[in-house]
Amino acid sequence: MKVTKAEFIISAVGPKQFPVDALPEIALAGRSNVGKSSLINRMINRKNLARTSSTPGKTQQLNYYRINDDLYFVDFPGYGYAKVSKTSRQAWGQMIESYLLEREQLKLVLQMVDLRHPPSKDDIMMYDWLRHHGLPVCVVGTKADKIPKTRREKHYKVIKQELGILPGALFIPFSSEEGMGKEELWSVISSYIGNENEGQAEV
Ligand SMILES: Nc1nc2c(ncn2[C@@H]2O[C@H](COP(=O)(O)OP(=O)(O)OP(=O)(O)O)[C@@H](O)[C@H]2O)c(=O)[nH]1
Ligand SMILES: [Mg+2]
Repeated sequence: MKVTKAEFIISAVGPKQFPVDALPEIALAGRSNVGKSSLINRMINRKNLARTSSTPGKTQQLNYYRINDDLYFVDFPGYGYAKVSKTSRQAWGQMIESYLLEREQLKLVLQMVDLRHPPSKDDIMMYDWLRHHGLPVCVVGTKADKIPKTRREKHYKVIKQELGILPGALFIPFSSEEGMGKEELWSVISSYIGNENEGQAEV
């Protein structure tokens, strides 16, 4: 995918604000601070289009980014942040759930997990829920650069085992810092938005 244009469109608080141009959407789910915004920036080679937060749990809307005229990245608010109140956690759940179950344009969910740690209960619940509902999902393991190369395979194994990622199911180790996994992820995304031929191209 050659990214020639990337722009922030809207922080949507509900369906009325979702874009109406029917481009395919790729959603990013994962706990706060896992690296969702950083992944978007790396995928499009921009330093800071998607706001990276030093205050986890800040983003409470669905942030839409349009890439070329090909797709949207939809950056979810992070889940599992302890300081968020029960009420706002429920609101999060309802917004995300209705988006995931009702949004026709949704083509793929990137479920992001931090490679350094075993998946959290929330990660496991999320992955189970997505599969239960038959949603296409690719697990992205973030912050690979923070693990020494010789130990990475071990970490991949723990993630795969504890999430229950079946052989052949999508799992991509990623580093927003170094760019690892970027081409592979573009290739997967391209195949889910019906753009297979562009999968291998440089960004
Ligand atoms: N070393 C390293 N740091 C990363 C990587 N990805 C993210 N980070 C850092 O982790 C912190 C959180 O990253 P964000 O991209 O803001 O995380 P987020 O998932 O968007 O967080 P919320 O918006 O709060 O849900 C930032 O300080 C990033 O610089 C990575 O691949 N490698
Ligand atoms: Mg973010």
